Amino acid sequence: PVVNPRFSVLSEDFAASPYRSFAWLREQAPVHYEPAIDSYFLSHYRDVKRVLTDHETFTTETLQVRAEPVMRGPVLAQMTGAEHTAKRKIVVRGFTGQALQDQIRAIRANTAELMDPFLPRGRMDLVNDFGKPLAVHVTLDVLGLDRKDWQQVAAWHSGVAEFITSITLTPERRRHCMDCAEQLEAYLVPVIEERRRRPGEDLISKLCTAEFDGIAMSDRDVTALIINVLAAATEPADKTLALLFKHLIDHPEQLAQVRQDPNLLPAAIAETLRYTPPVQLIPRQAEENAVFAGTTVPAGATVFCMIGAANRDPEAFAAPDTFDIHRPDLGTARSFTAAAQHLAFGTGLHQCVGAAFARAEIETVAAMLLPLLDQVRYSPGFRYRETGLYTRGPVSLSLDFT
Ligand code: 2IO
Repeated sequence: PVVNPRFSVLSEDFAASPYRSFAWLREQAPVHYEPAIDSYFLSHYRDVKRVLTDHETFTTETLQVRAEPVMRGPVLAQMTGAEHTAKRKIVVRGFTGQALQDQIRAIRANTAELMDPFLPRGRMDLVNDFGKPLAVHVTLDVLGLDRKDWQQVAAWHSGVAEFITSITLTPERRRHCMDCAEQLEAYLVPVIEERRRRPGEDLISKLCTAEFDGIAMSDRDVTALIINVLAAATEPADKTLALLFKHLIDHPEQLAQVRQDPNLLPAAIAETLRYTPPVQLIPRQAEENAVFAGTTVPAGATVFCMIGAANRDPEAFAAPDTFDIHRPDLGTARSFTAAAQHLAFGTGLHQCVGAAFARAEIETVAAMLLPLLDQVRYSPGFRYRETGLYTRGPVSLSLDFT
């Protein structure tokens, strides 16, 4: 493979501002090889789409080392065939109908409770004061876990998330992440036992008792799915919310339009997901040699789909570096479905199973916050900074409002 001496995904420059490099990558290095981690990075919309939909050539095998150790079992994305279809249906059911209605009630209650102390102050950090605790509280409610354990669960979760979202991990950090995962598993085992005996209305109970085409979930499946849901519902949630508000504050005319017509909120959310997807990388394994525009990715290689770069490919979106909630190529109505234009939820068989829940959460929270955060603006002296290569979002978002 050709090693580029002038660019690395692992450089400080890229970490500080990946969006600056995406056009160059697409044009000059659409199949970028990263020797330190022996992986290929794809940045074209059409190449990413191909990898995520050609399930024969590109598999999720890589999750066996990238996720399974901390998930304490195989996750949905690793499964194939009838098993995958059945277990995915079980999870879909856990996030639709009455279940989703109950989840929306939990989202509303948690939003109101967490906002309350900040309203008289007129200042809050949307990431650390609100978004992060909200994401954990809501997820615990969905799973039917005790909210008083939230700090402990949040600490274990960050170890799990660090493991999945790290490009490189020192042996010490790896040990820490594994410790978190093992303690989380030990906390969950008796809960699963209890829910099997006396199921309630929560998602864990549903995973324990549901059956589809005669296929049910083992204890290991349930454990892995709970940890998966915990990570997937927590890690990107505060980032999406903070990015939405950042973009609206940076584009006051669009903020005014959304305030005036809340029906524009779904478009603002869809455009946020396109412009700055919180999940920037999706890994796959090439099962055979695959050629992209003349460059061969060898069988067995790890391939990273660069979602942020694909979402700004001019072949897919006009004026891709402009944040525009009115763009005609956004496809807002389909933005949380399999027909989505942007790739923030991936695409293909393993497209995010929680997209409908994510939509309910961000729409509910944003609709509640907009009227509360009147005259919203950055706090004096606030300096915007983002972090993360795999999942990426604001470090903080300090806001003043009246
Ligand atoms: C372990 C990055 C938190 C998911 C993976 C199979 C997780 C899977 C994702 C997202 C967000 C995580 N991958 N959600 O990219 O469930």
